[in-house]
Amino acid sequence: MRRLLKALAPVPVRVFAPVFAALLSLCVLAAPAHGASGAVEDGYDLWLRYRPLDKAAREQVRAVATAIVAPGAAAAAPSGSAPAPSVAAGSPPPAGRVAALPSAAAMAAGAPAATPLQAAVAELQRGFGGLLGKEPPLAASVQDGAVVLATPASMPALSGMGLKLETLGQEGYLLRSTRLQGRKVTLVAANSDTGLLYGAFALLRKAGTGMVGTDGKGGKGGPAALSALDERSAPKLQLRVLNHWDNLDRTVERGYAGESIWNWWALPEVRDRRYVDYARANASLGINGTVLNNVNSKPDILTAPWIAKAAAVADTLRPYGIRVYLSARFSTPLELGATKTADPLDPAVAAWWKAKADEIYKTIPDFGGFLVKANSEGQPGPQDYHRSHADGANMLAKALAPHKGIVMWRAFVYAHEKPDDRAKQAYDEFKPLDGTFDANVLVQVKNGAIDFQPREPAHPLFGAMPKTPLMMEFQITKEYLGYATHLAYLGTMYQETLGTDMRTGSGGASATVAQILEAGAQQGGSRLTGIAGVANIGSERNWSGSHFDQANWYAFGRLAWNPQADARALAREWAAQTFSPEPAAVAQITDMMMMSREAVVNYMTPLGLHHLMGTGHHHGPAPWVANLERPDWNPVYYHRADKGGIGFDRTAGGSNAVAQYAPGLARQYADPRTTPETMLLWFHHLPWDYKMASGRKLWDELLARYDSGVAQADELRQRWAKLKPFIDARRHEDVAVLLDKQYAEAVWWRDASIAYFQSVSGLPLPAGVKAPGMPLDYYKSLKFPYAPGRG
Ligand code: GCW
Repeated sequence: MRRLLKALAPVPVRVFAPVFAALLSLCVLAAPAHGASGAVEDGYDLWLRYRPLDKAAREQVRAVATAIVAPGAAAAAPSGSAPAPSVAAGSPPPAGRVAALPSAAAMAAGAPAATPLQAAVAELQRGFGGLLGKEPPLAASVQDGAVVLATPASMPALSGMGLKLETLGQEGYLLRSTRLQGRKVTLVAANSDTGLLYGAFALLRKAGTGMVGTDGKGGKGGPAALSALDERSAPKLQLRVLNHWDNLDRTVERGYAGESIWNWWALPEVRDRRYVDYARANASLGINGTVLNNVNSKPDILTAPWIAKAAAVADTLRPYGIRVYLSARFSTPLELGATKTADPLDPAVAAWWKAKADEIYKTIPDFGGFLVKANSEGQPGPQDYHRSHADGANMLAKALAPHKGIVMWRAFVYAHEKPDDRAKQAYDEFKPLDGTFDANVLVQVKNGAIDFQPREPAHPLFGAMPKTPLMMEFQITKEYLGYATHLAYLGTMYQETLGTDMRTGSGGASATVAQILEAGAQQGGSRLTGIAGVANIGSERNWSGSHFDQANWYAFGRLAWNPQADARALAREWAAQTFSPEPAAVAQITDMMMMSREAVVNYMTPLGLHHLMGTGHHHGPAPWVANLERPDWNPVYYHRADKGGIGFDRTAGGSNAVAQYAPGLARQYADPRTTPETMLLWFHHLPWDYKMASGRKLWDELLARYDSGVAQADELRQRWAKLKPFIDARRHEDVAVLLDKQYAEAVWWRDASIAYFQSVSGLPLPAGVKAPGMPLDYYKSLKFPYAPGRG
């Protein structure tokens, strides 16, 4: 104890407290008194609402949050080596709505923290202040019920407590109810201040939801368990990154939530205060990187004025543990007129990239690195010079390596010249390159081999490149799942892919996609692991275009931390924080979320069908489209329906894409009897009278699936209607309106699809199946030239 006292004694809490308190008072206003009970909510607060707890929970939480003790909070230096930024008055969120919203106003007024520890303390004060109605004070010394934030550096006594902090790595944390100096405290311990920040968010999550237990796996205990905490958590993947497909003119490719959050035009002088809330939200999940611009990149992003803009964003995000990355266009030096070629083996090209990397690191000392889309959908790349993807990636990697930067090289490729099954191309191109990438390259692979469809089997590359670290790329924005209009909780979809055992039936140990990602690959002395999510964040007040789409950002972030977390548990956590901790409400909202993606699959692309969406914008049904330049842009290429049957034959008799899977899985997918029905028509072309497990013929089953999708969409809105007493009026109404629209669009999808497939199969609709509302030509005539998100 003496050692502990000594460790605490030199901390100049009294000196910094007034200054720091003043800073915090900017962030934390009077406790908001609303929720279902009164004031308007517009979704800006995300899952960080910290609304007052009910009386019983409040008593219990108050007992473990009497004060905050954080040795070193004032003294800590910013985590990057750049100077602590001063943040200019940015463009605040629309004023009219903010005024009515204490917590949103508090956020709008929030100055950024200068260090992760300050961010952690500020968040604890804001969070407990909201939950309890009274902000816990910062205290100089340990007292009963205090939350103590400490690292071995800030409190050397920790080292003697047998906490095994070394198992937590640089970002993990420990939450433990324990005694310090004879006082009962909640200890948040970590090896770094960023770890403390993550721990602070975890503690607030538990306090707000009462869900205390195995992190991300569902919790038991209720708030009482907060006084018997003993949890440790460390991220299973190193790089947990958002990919913004944000253009420099502030449009967002596949964005359905307004403009880009990055107000490029006003940067670097004007740093929108919203960037701080963006950082808080991401840090609350453990997201530690963000790629600011679209993979369909422009050379300009790597010019000095744009690097300065990126640096301003980096300065704001740094104290929240988030690094900035940029998407680089492969032909940048050529297009800027600095070189005569972009050939990666040309020394002048390599020298240009090296100088460019040096320039970036002068401005952004902790710059993360480059994300690259090359030789894909018309983007330039090394193959333009008859070089390989590895040649291109390694040239960039060498430029970044001296600064510890990395390259995330995308495997989403399908080339013009290749007439073969598009689903096979990434594997065919990348598998032979296994083991040839530099140590600081990760290959970023989409979850499935086609393109972010409502359902795809896991990409065959997972497990097929043991000598190359593969990074998962999920899409959070719902390009193919009804934009921000439809409720489709993607946690279940992510979990389905992450849980796929790529070695099913192949003998030996299992290897789920999550395990493969977590293991990474040993490469030249380093072992990198990572995951990326294409962001659904924009300038709209509710960030994601709809309240429920926030859940997909949330689930992605939490799964990035722990890819083996459970989607249902995450849905519960999110619902409790975002809407209401009331158990009945949480249960109902969770059930809605859990059924929602399957509803979308059923009314859009049942039984393994895929890519049937409208041309370009991907909104609505268009299974009839057959006239596009490339065969593999046409829906008819994917469903192959004719009088005889429907589906894409990817067995040995067809494209043989099944052979790209390990033998056990390949065998399973090669036989329609062992292929999960959910993926049947992905792998098989089958006659309309093929007998399904239900005993129904394929044609009848297809119709039944469309009908069940519509019924589920209807059920979603009915369930939501019942939640009215639990949800604040405005958000309840916002969601209700969207669910009605979703239902109408589900009917449209069902009717148009049935009208089309009937025109091909020539089969009658069985008794009881409703005829489509309109003739096929009507559905074909619908055009959407102004659909959002085309970048
Ligand atoms: O999903 C498709 C999208 C494109 C996107 C591309 C990609 C950024 O339709 O908009 O381009 O994939 O992932 O590169």
